[in-house]
Amino acid sequence: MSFINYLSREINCKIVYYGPGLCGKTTNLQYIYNKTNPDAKGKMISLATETERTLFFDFLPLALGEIRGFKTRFHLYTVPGQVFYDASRKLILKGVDGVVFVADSQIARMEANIESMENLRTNLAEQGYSLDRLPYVVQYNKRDMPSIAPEEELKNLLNPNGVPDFGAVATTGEGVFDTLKAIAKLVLTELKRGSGATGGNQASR
Ligand SMILES: Nc1nc2c(ncn2[C@@H]2O[C@H](COP(=O)(O)OP(=O)(O)O)[C@@H](O)[C@H]2O)c(=O)[nH]1
Ligand SMILES: [Mg+2]
Repeated sequence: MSFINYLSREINCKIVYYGPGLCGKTTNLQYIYNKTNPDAKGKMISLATETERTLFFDFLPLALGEIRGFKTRFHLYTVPGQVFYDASRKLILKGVDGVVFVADSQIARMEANIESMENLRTNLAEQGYSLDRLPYVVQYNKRDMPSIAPEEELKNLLNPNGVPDFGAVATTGEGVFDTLKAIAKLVLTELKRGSGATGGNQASR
């Protein structure tokens, strides 16, 4: 799924931050953006509406080293969480190489978390992908809030496959880079295995 540009010797990987509205996806990307060296990043595009800070996506290319002489560039996207933006969520998932599912730890958001995870599975399946065959990690964000569910409970609900998972406070940056490193590592491992780098489905973006 990753896009290889032989001329510029670049491998482009697409990572999508998925999760319910207001769980902290944009905040994750903003923290990463602010802490990243200017030479290693492109422009961050964030669209704001009155009700939500991301209308379509945030786009954040990050250069993270080389594989066999190819520069790897990660493009980070977030999706809008609101139910009626399902079409944009589907679009953003096209050509995805890895997913970070950001959950909101607040007890009151449990149903929204579960619904968003189901929506992710449905939207991936529609494009012939499966979460069970895609690199993904889970982040339990907002660990600093009152009335949060224990991490064990969140694991049971949202991480039945036992993928790498992290507690986080995206506003202070806690867990943000651990999450990014984990998904980057999974995506690169998949690339090195060959299925992504040499496979047939090289989505052009
Ligand atoms: N207390 C707290 N607030 C957070 C955390 N992460 C995000 N927020 C706040 O939650 C709101 C929604 O965050 P945002 O990143 O826009 O959510 P998105 O809809 O998933 O992109 C904003 O006011 C953030 O400052 C966190 O870990 N702790
Ligand atoms: Mg957002």
